[in-house]
Amino acid sequence: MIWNPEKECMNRSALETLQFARLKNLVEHVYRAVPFYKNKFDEAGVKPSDITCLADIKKLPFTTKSDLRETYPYGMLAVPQSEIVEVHMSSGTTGTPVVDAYTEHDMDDWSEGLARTLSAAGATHNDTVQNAFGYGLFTGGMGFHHGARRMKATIVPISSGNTQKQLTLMRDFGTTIFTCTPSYAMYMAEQSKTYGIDLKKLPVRAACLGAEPWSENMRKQIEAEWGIKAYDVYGLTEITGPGVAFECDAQGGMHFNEDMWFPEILNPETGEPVKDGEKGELVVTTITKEGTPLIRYRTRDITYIMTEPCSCGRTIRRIHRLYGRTDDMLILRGVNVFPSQIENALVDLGLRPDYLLKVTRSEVTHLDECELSVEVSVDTFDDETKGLEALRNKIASYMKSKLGIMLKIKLVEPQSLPRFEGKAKRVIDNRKI
Ligand code: DLL
Repeated sequence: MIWNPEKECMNRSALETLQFARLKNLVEHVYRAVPFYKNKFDEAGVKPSDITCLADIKKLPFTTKSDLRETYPYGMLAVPQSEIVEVHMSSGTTGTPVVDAYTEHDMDDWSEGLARTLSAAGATHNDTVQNAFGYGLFTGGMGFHHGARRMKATIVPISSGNTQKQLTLMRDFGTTIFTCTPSYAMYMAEQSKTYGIDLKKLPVRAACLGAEPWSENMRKQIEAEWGIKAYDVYGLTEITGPGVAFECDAQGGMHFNEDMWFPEILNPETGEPVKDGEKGELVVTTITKEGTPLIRYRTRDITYIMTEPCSCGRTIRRIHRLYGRTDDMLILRGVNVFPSQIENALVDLGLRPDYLLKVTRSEVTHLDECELSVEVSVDTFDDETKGLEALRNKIASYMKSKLGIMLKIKLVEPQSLPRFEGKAKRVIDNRKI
């Protein structure tokens, strides 16, 4: 179902007119209200009056994560603090956190983004949404909560963790839709066997999953194990949280809520725009945000804009499933590798997508050494791979064909690698570079 056809199916030129009006308004406002932006604009030699069409956005300076860290906690506020009704913070484990502060109007937009998201996954007010994203400063839990409230669905605000209870409540409350990270959906499926719960007998029919990179193969695996449809959802704390872009029934990329958040795709090295359909870094301007508006925020997420019309009828354009982040991309022996490629390759081989990659650099040869731990069970051995050595070779050569580098493969017992209730962390990079 389309939650807001008026906005989601807008005619392109009407949408661009709206985007421009909103951008213009925003630029004038932040120049007056936020000293940080006034300084940045002045340094770049650009005035709000220089913005005369949408394409002029490229005259504006970028905002980066370090700008947000340096202005912690309230340096980016564009309204008096009395107007702020909720705050959230990034889940990052390193450095000063970044803050997102919302006015009542911002909460409305956020709820709208998530009502669109849930609706695109088939939810209506008749559904029961079990929200297994962490509640608190992280935007996942509260964001989906507000979205489900907006559509008047029944919310089970369980937060992440407590897996046995998650599964029991799905049965008891008749949960039809759940939300969490893809890693946690996998983990719940694995644990259901221990608790003797048959996922296929649960009333669940869909899940909205996101907050970390995951592959098409992992989607297939989750869908098969749960007997549901799994929808990708994207967002980040700085740009409000989840619901910035969401998948529809066609499951072919995520519709970007362009009427509220304006996307650009740029070459991450030069900062220059790439053509539609070309991969690059997603840069977002929050054209309706009041609390902590961002001008040309460098997300570091890699994707591309899909311009072909979608069969669902929405006209807001889609972004391709995220490839990863410029800062998560590993350069192993000179080759660029995204962790999601490893996950994809493992599932291709019929293995679990839980892995651990340890990277070190030899003090003797100065070359990167990469050890990939993979879980294998007895049924992983097929006719060709009778022995452990044969299986190791098979995995190593498949990885080589997919990633272009040779990894040392370590086979480990089933369920011996870490599992995650929130975002997964599967790479340990011990190189001192
Ligand atoms: O993860 C917001 C969120 C919550 C999104 C729930 C979706 C669902 P942060 O903790 O600030 O916010 O992390 C944002 O996570 O820049 C991406 O690198 C990554 N990310 C988020 N969604 C996806 C996705 C939330 N669907 C960072 N696919 C972003 C790939 C994702 N990566």
